[in-house]
Amino acid sequence: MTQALFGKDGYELWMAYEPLHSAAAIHYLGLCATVTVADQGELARSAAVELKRALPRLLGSRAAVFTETDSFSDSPGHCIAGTYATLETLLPEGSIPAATRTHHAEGYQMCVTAKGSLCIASASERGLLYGVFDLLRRMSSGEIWVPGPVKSEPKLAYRMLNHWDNLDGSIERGYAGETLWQWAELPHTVDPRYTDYARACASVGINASVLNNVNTQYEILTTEYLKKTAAIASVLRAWGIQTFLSVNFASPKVLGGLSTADPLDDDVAAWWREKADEIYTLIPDFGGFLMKADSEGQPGPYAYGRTHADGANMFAKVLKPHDGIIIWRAFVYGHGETDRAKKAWADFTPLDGTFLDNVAVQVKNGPIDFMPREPAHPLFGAMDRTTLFMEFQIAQEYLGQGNHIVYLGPMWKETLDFDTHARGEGSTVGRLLSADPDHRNFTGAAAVSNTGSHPTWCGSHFHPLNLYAFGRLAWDYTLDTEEIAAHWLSQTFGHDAAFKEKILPMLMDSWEACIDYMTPLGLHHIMKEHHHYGPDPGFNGGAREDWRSTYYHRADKAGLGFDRTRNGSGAVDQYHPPVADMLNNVDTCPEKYLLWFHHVPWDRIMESGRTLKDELVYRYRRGVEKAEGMVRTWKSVQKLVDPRRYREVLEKLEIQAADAQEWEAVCTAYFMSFANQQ
Ligand code: BDP
Repeated sequence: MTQALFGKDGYELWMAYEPLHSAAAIHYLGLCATVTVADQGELARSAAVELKRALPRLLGSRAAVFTETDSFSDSPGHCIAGTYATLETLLPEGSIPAATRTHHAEGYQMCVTAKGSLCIASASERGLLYGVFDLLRRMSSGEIWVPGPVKSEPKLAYRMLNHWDNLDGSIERGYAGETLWQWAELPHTVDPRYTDYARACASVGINASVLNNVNTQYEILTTEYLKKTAAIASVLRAWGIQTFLSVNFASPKVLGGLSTADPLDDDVAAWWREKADEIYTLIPDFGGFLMKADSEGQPGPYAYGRTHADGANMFAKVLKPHDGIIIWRAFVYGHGETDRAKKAWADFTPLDGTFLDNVAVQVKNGPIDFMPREPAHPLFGAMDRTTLFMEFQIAQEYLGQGNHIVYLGPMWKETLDFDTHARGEGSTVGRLLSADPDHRNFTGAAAVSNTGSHPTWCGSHFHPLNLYAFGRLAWDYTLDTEEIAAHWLSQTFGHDAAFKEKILPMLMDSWEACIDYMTPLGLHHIMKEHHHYGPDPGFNGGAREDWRSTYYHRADKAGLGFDRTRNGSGAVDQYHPPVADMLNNVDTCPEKYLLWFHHVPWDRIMESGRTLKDELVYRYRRGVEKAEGMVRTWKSVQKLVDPRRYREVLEKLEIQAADAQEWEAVCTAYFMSFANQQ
């Protein structure tokens, strides 16, 4: 008989709002025992709802939330949240410091007035909502925040989740159960889970959601499904989230009965225009479309001799009158390219400058496909006249999926900090992404979501950390990933310092651990075919050469790695000269990318003094030891966590350690069979 275990199921994510320890509770009662939300619109109401849920839990029954401003007193212990327009009618002039004032539509300011009340002030209700979540984050992480002036503005305009959810309920590369969207019962039944999803997104600044898979089903554009979509959109809207859909390029043929989907055909454009009109009638603030075209079998403009720009611009024109945008993915490969890593750059850079101004080209973080570690995609910095959005993957398709606990914050940060040198030194991917030269506020980052119907939403009690971290970094890529994880830990597991002291370092090291036991030193794409879970470096079959492991690692008796230098595929030259030269030279190429760019002799002496052969063995072993260490670390905190979460996390970590052992065994045996031929 299974014993019911007491503890949290994880549903509340980082928003359980556990009672604060007494020092923090006293501190915050002195700051915001009562909070007045001074505006009355939909987003302000959501902020008030959240405060009403959170404050009594955090601070006890003395805390109160009001929406009528006559209950507000400008004095210590009171907090007022409002737009500038409202606050200026309530507070004496000069109460809100001009220096930290924000004019950004989503920004907010926090300050203390001369009389001692805490103020959350913003140009819009959206900013107000984010400011309230900021205060709640500070409180629920147990931090004693002494309010200095705070000004916070997002560095990217679109902070977006991409759901790869299918209409039959399954999720492509989903490892946390079925889809959140209950299509069969929509639009009449609206699952309360949508609200909790929207709250979670808003709490970390996510403001856009693409509901369905990039490999799309046509039905999504039928009136029936658009009405269902509209019901979801109404829930998301209240939390500042704009709804988007992935659409199929061939829809005019399949749904509209036209003989072509040629983007330059007038009837095709008219069909899309009519569809867009229908969508915007149902969802007035609809965001736009996400398109996967001419990629992995999806239809696209190539069939009609047209370019990606021809395709994207047709949609751009259709969406423009509605203020919608078209997000066109750059995930393309195949068609006679000798190195898959080179294809997107080769296809898209010639189109720079030809995309209309409401087109964003969405580029994966690296040139292959969400590997445990990739160098930044060379398209970043290569398309000066095109808006590029980042595409990360929260779902850990290639990083142990719903089982391995791997904190991805440091991985994303490595990409965002990658210096492309596109506009001289310091042209990091993060800077380029957030640059908004013509002040159109058209910048963005998306991530493939890891959410589903699983009780924890994301697959384990630790997987929500990656959802949280994506939102935080999309808001501000300069945030410290350790601080992000520390906040999340306290918000999720409570404020015990001993717990955090052990678990935070474990999380911070988890990504490097995963790289060590899966794909050290720049190895990539050696996972099992199709499902991509587990090692299969010998895989040499299947339909396409560039889906084979052997294509990527190129092990032979001389050495290991894909030669992408000027003597090999030449992919290095898709980077700007200083970076290209650095990567091209085996002595200056960082070891973390070595086998990505070089075919390296087994006896090459590495930085450690070991040969490549020995270093590889060493790294796999180190990865296993780290994974085993995670199990031990977790066992050491047993007393500090409830039994349910303790057991459920332990189960995952034990799978992870066993998988790491398998990776080591399979990969070292396989690679050594080449190295030992020398
Ligand atoms: C790969 C996935 C595949 C996706 C594709 C994409 O294996 O399921 O459809 O990316 O991004 O990572 O379109």
